[in-house]
Amino acid sequence: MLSRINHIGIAVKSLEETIPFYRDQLGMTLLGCEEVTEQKVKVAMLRIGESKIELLEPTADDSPVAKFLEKNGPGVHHVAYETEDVEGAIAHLQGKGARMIDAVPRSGAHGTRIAFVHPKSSNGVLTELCQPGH
Ligand code: CMX
Repeated sequence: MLSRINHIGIAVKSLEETIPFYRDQLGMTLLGCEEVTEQKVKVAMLRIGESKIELLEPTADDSPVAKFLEKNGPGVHHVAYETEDVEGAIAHLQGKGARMIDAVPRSGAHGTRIAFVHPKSSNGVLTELCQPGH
């Protein structure tokens, strides 16, 4: 159902102020920045080896990431697992009793289709299902 971790999402106050740490100090490659209007965030995707980090900056006060930052400050926001069949993964999880935030996939960054499992149903970790855009 899931093949690997696609990325780890990290909430930040400012992409501009945070990217230099990941790119210049850790030596990660900046793959690109994009605004995801539907999620009210700007994201920067960085790669190291096979692994990716997604930095998330809120674009509105009512963004889920703004709320997270207000409560927790910057830090790990979610873990995203890759699937080639996001509808199938949603159905599988629902069948196992998981509480989905998204019963229907929505648009994520870089042409992905995504759906979230509620953190109350996944031991406190916001969990994303992520189908790559290819
Ligand atoms: N990780 C773990 N727990 C989280 C969390 C997170 N990222 N965000 C919220 N929670 C917890 C809260 O701490 C709170 O716990 P308590 O009740 O124990 O205090 C509980 O979930 C409810 O939190 P809230 O802030 O009152 O939450 P809301 O119901 O308004 O929203 C959530 C929480 C997860 C449903 C909402 O943030 C959401 O729908 N997230 C999915 C969309 C998203 O995060 N998009 C941004 C990323 C987009 C991308 O990657 O492209």
